Amino acid sequence: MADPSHQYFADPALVAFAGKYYIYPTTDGSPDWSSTEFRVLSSNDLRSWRDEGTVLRLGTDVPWADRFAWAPAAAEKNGVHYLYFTADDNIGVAYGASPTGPFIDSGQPIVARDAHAGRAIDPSVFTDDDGTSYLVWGNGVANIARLDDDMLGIDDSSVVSWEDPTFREAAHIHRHGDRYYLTWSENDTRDPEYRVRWAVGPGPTGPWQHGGVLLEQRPDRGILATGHHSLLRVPGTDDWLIAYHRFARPGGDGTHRELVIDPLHHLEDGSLLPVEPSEPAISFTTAQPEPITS
Ligand code: FUB
Repeated sequence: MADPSHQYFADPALVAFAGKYYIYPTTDGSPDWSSTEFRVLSSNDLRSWRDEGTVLRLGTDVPWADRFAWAPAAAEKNGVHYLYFTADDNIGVAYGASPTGPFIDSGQPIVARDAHAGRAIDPSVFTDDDGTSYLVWGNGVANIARLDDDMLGIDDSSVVSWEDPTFREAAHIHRHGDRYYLTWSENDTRDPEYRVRWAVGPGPTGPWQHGGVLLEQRPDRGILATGHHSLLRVPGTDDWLIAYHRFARPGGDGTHRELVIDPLHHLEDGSLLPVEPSEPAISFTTAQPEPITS
């Protein structure tokens, strides 16, 4: 049984801004992933985390959608912070001066439901070495599109879609040297075999060459459903981290998930070393609930 007093999180977007680390997750623990708010966790050392509280609420801060607040992503450009988020199978974007908000919704979806192939969920942001930023998203089909200079829209004519029998959701792109990597989740988040795969290519739109499974369950250790990840290069180093969720232990399932951070290793030949899932989930102090002001 999941612990009703526990705070659950999933779909972690791990980022670093100005010497501090942040995780933008889905607030988990409700049936059918029915959260309507986004929270942010912060850390100075990647070990102790603080729940900074709610940074965006659907229905109030986001008038065009009021349910299914899932899988956010965050980026910073020219001193402005951007929060990309799933809202009722649309993708939205909000902006603000601080990584912990407040964020102001842009007023409309950046990717509307049915505007492109696949479901409009699970955004992530990739910024290439030349400063070009891309929005990556999808379920069933992975899509990538160039973000506008103001980060609030995409160039619809630049959308490139990728379909593969193993692609479910949570597409993420990163670059290491001259190689680009696409990583994604296979299977359903309620399935113990939910896991992460990788592919490599010569550019941010592929073509993608399959590499294999990057991260998967370890039932012998009670570790199940390891997926929906993000990757971060520790600033100033070539050390990489993978943040992901799994069924909370003990008693978790596809709506009671916990967050984990582990090292990610790039090998000389361009392959990614399969990740060894570690034991402890991240722990955090929880801020007091803020008064609702609107
Ligand atoms: O957390 C809600 C949904 O579950 C996400 O959008 C998917 O990636 C899966 O983790």
